[in-house]
Amino acid sequence: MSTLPVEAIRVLADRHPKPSSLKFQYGTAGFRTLGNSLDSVMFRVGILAGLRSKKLDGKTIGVMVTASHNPEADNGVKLVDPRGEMLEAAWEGHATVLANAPSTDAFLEALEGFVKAAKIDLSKPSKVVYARDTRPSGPALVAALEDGFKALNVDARNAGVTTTPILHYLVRSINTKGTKDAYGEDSEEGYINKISTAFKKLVAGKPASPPLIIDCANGVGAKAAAEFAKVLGDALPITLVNTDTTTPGVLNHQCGADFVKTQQKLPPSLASHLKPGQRACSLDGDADRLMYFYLDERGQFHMLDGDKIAALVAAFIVELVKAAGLEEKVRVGIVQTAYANGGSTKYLTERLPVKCVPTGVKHLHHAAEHYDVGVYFEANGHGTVLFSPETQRILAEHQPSTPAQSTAITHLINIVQVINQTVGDALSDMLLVEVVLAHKSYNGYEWDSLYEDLPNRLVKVVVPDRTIFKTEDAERRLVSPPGLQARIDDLVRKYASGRAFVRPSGTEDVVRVYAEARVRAQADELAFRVAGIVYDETGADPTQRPAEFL
Ligand code: 16G
Ligand code: MG
Repeated sequence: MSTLPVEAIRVLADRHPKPSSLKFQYGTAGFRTLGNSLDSVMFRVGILAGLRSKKLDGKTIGVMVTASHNPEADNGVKLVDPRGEMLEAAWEGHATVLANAPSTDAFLEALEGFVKAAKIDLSKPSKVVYARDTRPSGPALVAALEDGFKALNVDARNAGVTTTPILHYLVRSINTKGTKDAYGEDSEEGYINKISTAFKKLVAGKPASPPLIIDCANGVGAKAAAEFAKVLGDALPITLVNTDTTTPGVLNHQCGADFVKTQQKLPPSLASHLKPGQRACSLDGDADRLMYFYLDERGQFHMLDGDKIAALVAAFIVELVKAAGLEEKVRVGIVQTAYANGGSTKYLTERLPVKCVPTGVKHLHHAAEHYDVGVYFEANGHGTVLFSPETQRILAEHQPSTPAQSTAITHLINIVQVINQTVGDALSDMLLVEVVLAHKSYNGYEWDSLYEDLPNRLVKVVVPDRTIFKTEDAERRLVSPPGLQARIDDLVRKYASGRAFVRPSGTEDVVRVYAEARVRAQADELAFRVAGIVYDETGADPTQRPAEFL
């Protein structure tokens, strides 16, 4: 094919018309909105994925249909680039343009213009691997996506119903198959085997830990978690909760990682399972976020979020690197966002290089690539650890001079295998955490004691136009609307250990306010006062002003 198969595209495109009233945007997490309005987007993404593959010389591109932690009625779609990372930023704009072409004719015209401008050689092959989560809107959306593949004659592999991180793993495994960078066997089974084999080696000889409770958010993670439970057996006793992927309405409802993080409380469904001192964790709806928590002796809930995971994991890796005699050659660094708790930033900066970047996995991932070992986590539980190619070579080739060094290197090599380096992966991260807890003989309480979280509060403000909010300094300061940051600064100064920032959401039509302070009541008050300022500034309807905004 050296020109676009215009007729084939036209016939199929007519079956997936764009709803005239809707405007779509490829945002931080791809296209995401109500599942029943995404039909045309899916069809067009199918074609775009094929073009992306052609542009990259026939490398396999991933397509994931999911809306993650969002309500069950939502759905979404995102593209995965050949090494398993997020779609290159420039193509987000192309995706948005194509998705918004008002008619079949306009879509064809935009497509032809794009192929020309991006210099896509249509004679190249195109390969895609795709998957979906358990949402009820998934099958119909996948059918629309498949029409897109058909229109461009894409060689498409259906990975079925699986987690977002497994799809990322598959993309990387397919593209590296048979090369020196081979990532793993390109199947779900290959993924489970790779990770669980390394996990078992890492915990061999350690005393068996009490069962870990996993809240699967009634989502797609339940399936992979059950596979892990089976394969791991006594190496990690697991109790699965919230595994119902068929009852309508239960996905992410009163459970899951986002519920735990935003509500800062125990999912009610876990109350009868969790005993004081026992640790548990929650996945989100597509299993790329992880939250740990435990109840103390008094039954009080304690959350161990992405920041606590980063601190635990980074400290352990640094220890192993030292024990291996590699501290001069392998530098460990951390990447966080403005949402990182001030307590964690203080703890980590006293020990390691820490970089703060804007929200969104692509920013964290790219920044982490600059370290030999880059540990990145968002407070919301999304994150992973990246080992640079050079670091992996050093680990493979280093000649240890003592048995202790040799053990440390073997542990590091196995840790690389446990971690899904393509993207944050709740299940792989969970096993990494379990390795560290087993090695350190930590329970939840001991882990939690690494540092103390500052009380914090997140508030949403609905404004007429969130695009007037512009930030700098990794979203920690506002440059627009003018004058607003100075008012926030004046306020923050009045609070002990106070910090607050305002940023427009990348996934919802709202502005988010984050505040923290030494005591709970002050963190709440600061958040509501900043929210009040934001609300007043934007000319939003005063009669709609939420009562708690001070
Ligand atoms: C998306 C991002 C997540 C980010 C969140 C922020 C990816 C894969 N996911 O879920 O990293 O924390 O958006 O949402 O990049 P917000 O912009 O609405 O606050
Ligand atoms: Mg998710």
